Amino acid sequence: MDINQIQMQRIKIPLKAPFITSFGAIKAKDIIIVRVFSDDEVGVAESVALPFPIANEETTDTVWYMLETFLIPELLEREVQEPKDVSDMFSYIRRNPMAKAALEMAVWDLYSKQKGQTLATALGGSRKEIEVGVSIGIEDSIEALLQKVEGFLEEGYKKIKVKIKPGWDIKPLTAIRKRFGEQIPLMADANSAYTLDDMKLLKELDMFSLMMIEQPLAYDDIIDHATLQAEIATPICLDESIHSAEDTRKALEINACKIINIKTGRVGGLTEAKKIHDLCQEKQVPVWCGGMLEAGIGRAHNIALASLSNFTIPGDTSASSRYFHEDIILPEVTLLKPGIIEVPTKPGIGFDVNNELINRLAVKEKVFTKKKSSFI
Ligand code: OSB
Ligand code: MG
Repeated sequence: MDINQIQMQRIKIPLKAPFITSFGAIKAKDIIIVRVFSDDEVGVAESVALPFPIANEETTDTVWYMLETFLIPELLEREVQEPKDVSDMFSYIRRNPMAKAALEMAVWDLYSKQKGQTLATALGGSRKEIEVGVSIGIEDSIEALLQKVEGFLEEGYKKIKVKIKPGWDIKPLTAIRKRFGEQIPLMADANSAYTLDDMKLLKELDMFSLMMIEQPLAYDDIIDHATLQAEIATPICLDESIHSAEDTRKALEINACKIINIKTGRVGGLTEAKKIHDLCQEKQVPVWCGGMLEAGIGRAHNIALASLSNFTIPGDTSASSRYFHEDIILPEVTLLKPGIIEVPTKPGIGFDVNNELINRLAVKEKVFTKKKSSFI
């Protein structure tokens, strides 16, 4: 692929409103943009880590450190034929999936641009449009939550996901069902806020006919989730516990869940994301594409991934305007029709990068160049 230069650029982009979950509040997105250059093309990706290790163990700083110390220097020393090589190359490095993903996904973009294909096609996706939902944080009041749900339903979002935690579960879900009825596609995400001691309450959630409950128990657990899944009717969807196709295989083997949320960053990139997708397809387990409040570049990668055929449940990839006043891609992500995003048709991620905005938001930058062999 002739990668001869790699650039990291760190930007801070404010969210329209703080996003509150059971693990804390997120007010701005702190992003590392990675660009991989060959002579004629450039591939781009964004790191999805949060500034704090509250959802996952990585942070923007640990991603920067891993990229500059290990991942980028190693990639520049090696020959890469295809993105899978990057995934294989870094398999000896323990964890740090978001750092690996930021680089591997930029290579996927470059690879598809060099082939003149869309990223979706390069991944094997065939959907021209994807159905999307929206994730709603913990709100100050039930009325504020209901207003948000109403607005997103008006925009046609195909799945309403609400964050829950002990003390903010039965009440908001009851209020939503009461106001909007039994038919709206509703799910809850607990971000690991419960334990098996909460069994009585978790069983009560069955009365809301939720599409699923996402990661109710510990962030690193599958055993207790299997115990819980045997006791409740609501399908469990795993998010934080799944880092690989191997994790997925084990979780499915013990019936810890019935649905998987695939996040590119959490699983180390698109190669592993596709592996998880393929395994779930074979086992007839539906998947959907999760999010980490990505800005446009990450959103574009998610759209391409969600074009694969087993993404049968609407994902969290909402329009750019859900979180941002201004996005780092042009055009920004919009809904083509209610609850529908079009998979772009230009090569690679299919969106232009808004360099002007990125340069305005940039706080730090570093460029790495391939060392030329002294024999040439
Ligand atoms: O658990 O899915 C999650 C955001 C940050 C960290 C974890 C999660 C989330 C979301 C938002 O739910 C998904 C999105 O809209 O990008
Ligand atoms: Mg989640």
